[in-house]
Amino acid sequence: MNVRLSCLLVGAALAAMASQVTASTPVTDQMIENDAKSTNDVLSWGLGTQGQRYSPLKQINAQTIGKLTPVWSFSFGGEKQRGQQSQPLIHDGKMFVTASYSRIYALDAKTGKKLWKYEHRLPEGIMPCCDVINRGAAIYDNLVIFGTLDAQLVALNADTGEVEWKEKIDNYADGYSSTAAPIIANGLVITGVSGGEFGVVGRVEARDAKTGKMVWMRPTVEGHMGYTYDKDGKAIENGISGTPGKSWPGDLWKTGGAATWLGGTYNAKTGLIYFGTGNPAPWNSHLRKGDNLFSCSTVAIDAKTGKIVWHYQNTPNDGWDFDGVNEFVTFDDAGRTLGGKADRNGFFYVNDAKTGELVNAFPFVKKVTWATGIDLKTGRPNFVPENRPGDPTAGAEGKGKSVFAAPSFLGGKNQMPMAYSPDTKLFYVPSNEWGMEIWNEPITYKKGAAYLGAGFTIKTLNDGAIGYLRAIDPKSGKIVWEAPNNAPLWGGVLTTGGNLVFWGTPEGYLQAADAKTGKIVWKFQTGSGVVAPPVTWQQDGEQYVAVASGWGGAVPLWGGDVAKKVSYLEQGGSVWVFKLMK
Ligand SMILES: [Ca+2]
Ligand SMILES: [Ca+2]
Repeated sequence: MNVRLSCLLVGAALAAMASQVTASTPVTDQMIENDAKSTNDVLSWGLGTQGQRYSPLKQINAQTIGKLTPVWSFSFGGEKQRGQQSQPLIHDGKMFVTASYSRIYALDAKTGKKLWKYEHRLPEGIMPCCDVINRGAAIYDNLVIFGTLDAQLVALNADTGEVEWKEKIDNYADGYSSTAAPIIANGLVITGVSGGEFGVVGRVEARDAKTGKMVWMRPTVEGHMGYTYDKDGKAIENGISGTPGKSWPGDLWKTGGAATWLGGTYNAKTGLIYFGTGNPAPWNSHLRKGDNLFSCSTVAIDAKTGKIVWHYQNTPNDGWDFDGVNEFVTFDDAGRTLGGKADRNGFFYVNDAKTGELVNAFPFVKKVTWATGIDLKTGRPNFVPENRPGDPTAGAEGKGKSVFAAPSFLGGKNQMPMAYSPDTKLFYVPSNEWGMEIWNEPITYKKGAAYLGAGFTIKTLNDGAIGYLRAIDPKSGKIVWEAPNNAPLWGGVLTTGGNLVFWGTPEGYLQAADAKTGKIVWKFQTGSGVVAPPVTWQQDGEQYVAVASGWGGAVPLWGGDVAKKVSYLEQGGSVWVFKLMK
């Protein structure tokens, strides 16, 4: 450890002891770069911008976990509860946790005492597709920054909760919203946009984290111009994304979707920001012959220039709403930096993080109907043409041929982030086994209206479990172990140096398994469904675990037969904190 870093850590410890009276230590780029290793804080969504969700802490392990006990719980309050998908941040003994309806709380991480709350004033007519959720904040300097359901970015003073700056991302009335946790890369706050079901144009934006002023913007639909911004905020052309007219017919690229709604990851070694992109709009694929770049892809953007360095498309010409937004988690493999992604389309991909070259691809769910596999030479899927929903202009009564497809559009995996352990070299993937009836209908674009051109019903595949937490070897493609769960899994995963994997269930449990065997060694009932990722940190010599609880998200809203099956689950809104009982 260098001198400067150890000074910073000593400074952080002193500030933590006196957190009631002194200002928080300003968060620096160096602290964020070191986040995955520093155990006294959680500064990024993903426990480090790589998104591995691995903590080296091992005080809590298979031998001690029997003594893991709740320390405090905090209610988000209010009459409105709904889905709680937030990952808490921890800094200087404080927890920053967002909640449904664009709320954020600062709490004493040891006691749960409320320090401040910010409740964003939401206008009538916001259009979040999949519940009024938020996935968490970013922290930089003395600012806590989060996105709101009316598509704004708000930076609050970490000590007081006062608004330091506020920037509009776009018009909520046109279908834009913001639900992902921003990430920090070299002093920039990086965000995407939600709204792929309304024909928005996906993009990634970088702002100066201290001021909120735009630095660059990169569209994720081929044909749109990217920009950088001078100090007066004037836009300067920075090259068109892709090649105009190449992968889209006619004017459809103008409302092409590819929303970047799950946020991104960043690897300081490659200097690249990785964003997954959503479905091309509309869902009816017969209207837009071609690959429809850069939809359903992983896009790697140079943090410095705002230019696309590489892309890899998981589902060319998507016809099933297989948003490719899933997080690209980088890891080291014998000196080479690779990235893993468990796609909604049911395949797990391993790409070279520098070049995008496809290294491996294999299914991580049992039933995949739309492709027989991924050709490792060409990188393209081997499509099953008869599993593509039919052209509505060819069908009777204006409706295209309906097909039964798996996974369902809710995905082999959806928004719930996976974890990677450098100890076991396994990914821990919250996956679901389900299918859908899906068909196409005629559609024309209307600003601010749903732009699907499809109908659907989510279906169960059998009477058994839907959710499976799977330990996956990215090299062999083998599922090393799996833990089934009746309801679909919708919360993220945490893995630790204590050889443990933590994850939540819609049935309300936070649970832990042996990372090597999958044997469940601990569980606790939180009182509502867990659809959020847990975190862990150490404070005053003790290891803590925290998770938000509150059932909701896309499943109860869009889940068809599965929503009926789990309609007994109750909503909630709280955060729980655990440590070992002495
Ligand atoms: Ca840390
Ligand atoms: Ca979508």
